[in-house]
Amino acid sequence: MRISKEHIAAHNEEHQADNEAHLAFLDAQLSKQGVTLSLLLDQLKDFQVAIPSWALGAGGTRFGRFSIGGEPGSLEDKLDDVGVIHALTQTAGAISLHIPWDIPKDTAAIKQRAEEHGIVFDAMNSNTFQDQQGQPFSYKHGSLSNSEKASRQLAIDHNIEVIQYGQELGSNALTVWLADGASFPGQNNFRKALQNTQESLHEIYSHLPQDWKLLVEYKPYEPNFYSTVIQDWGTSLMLAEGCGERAHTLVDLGHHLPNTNIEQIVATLMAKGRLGGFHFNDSKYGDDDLTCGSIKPYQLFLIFNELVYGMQNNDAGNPPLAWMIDASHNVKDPIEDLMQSLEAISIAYAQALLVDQQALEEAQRNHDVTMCQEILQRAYRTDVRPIVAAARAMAGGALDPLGLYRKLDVRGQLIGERGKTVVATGL
Ligand SMILES: [Mn+2]
Repeated sequence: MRISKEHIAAHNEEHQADNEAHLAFLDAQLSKQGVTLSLLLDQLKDFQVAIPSWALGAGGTRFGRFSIGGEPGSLEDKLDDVGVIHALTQTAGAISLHIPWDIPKDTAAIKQRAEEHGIVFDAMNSNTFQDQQGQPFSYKHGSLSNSEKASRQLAIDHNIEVIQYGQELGSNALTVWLADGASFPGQNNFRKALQNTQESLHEIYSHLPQDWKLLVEYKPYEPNFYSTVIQDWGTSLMLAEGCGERAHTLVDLGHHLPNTNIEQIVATLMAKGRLGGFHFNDSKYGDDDLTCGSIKPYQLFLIFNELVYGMQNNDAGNPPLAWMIDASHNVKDPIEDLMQSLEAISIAYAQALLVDQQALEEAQRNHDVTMCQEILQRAYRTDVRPIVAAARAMAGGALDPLGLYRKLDVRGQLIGERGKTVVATGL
């Protein structure tokens, strides 16, 4: 199933007049605030977010998994699904692979297929949170932190192998997320587990190509419920600094305890030049992996406000960020959900670009707390959807990606091609 340029052109023609009317109204309003619409459209047009290969099938919970139908049964199928999302939205021009779930059998063919869809390979993800069949040493009691040297070495070697796969595909970053931790007090020696992790990461880092980055992800709990070795941004930053200049912290929105001020973490890491990547999702309670912006859209905007400020005031030399959606789909069509997430991310980005930074700085200087809040909320409450749609159409995408996806009955066609019961690889 491929979306053709003709499909998109016909769809856009149908919706163009409507969107232009909305856009003209917005342009008139925003120009009074000193916002140049064409500049905004250019910034939005270039914005790309990677799709994780594991998010294209049904995720399931601890209690069950319900097939979606037409799920991708191979890496080729996963690339085709991202191809559909990218053709419709023009904001998903990258895929993030998970090894060993997505080991390419024919690298040249995989690269060519990605190229046909206009997709590049973003950060590679290693997996030391589950044992693979026939594995000589177990990760049951930890991987990079394990008290047994043999298990640690196995996990280190796996990460080096992931780098090699990534090099063949043209990726330039390795994301490490560890499930390592303890479920009961006394189970682990905190200091030794941390020390082992630092040494293991350092060894992986020493195998990192010069143009690569190491991204260290953190998470407070789950699958372990008493302690996690890399539990928070501070621990991640400490480990990254212990590795070297090309190691950075990766923030996953769902990897925080309730009510954590994530935008402040973003500001702090960018001030240190150490924010390497971002995993977008949303949550009500924990690592819920829900659609971006479905629960806390204002928080998403506030985070983008700090990201935009950080990118515009980058004296610490923070590297360009690896943006990725990290979500799981249990009840919705994954492709539809990912497009909803991309829309929410683009909206938050556009709203953040509308913040009058100069006025905000002045209000902060005058301790005008009311005005500080007003400036942020004025941007947040602007309905930027026509701008996001126009930017997407300018890049060759659809004005209404979800509408066209449904009209073309893409899921129905995928079920026809792949069957109702196929299970996505890896999950
Ligand atoms: Mn993540």
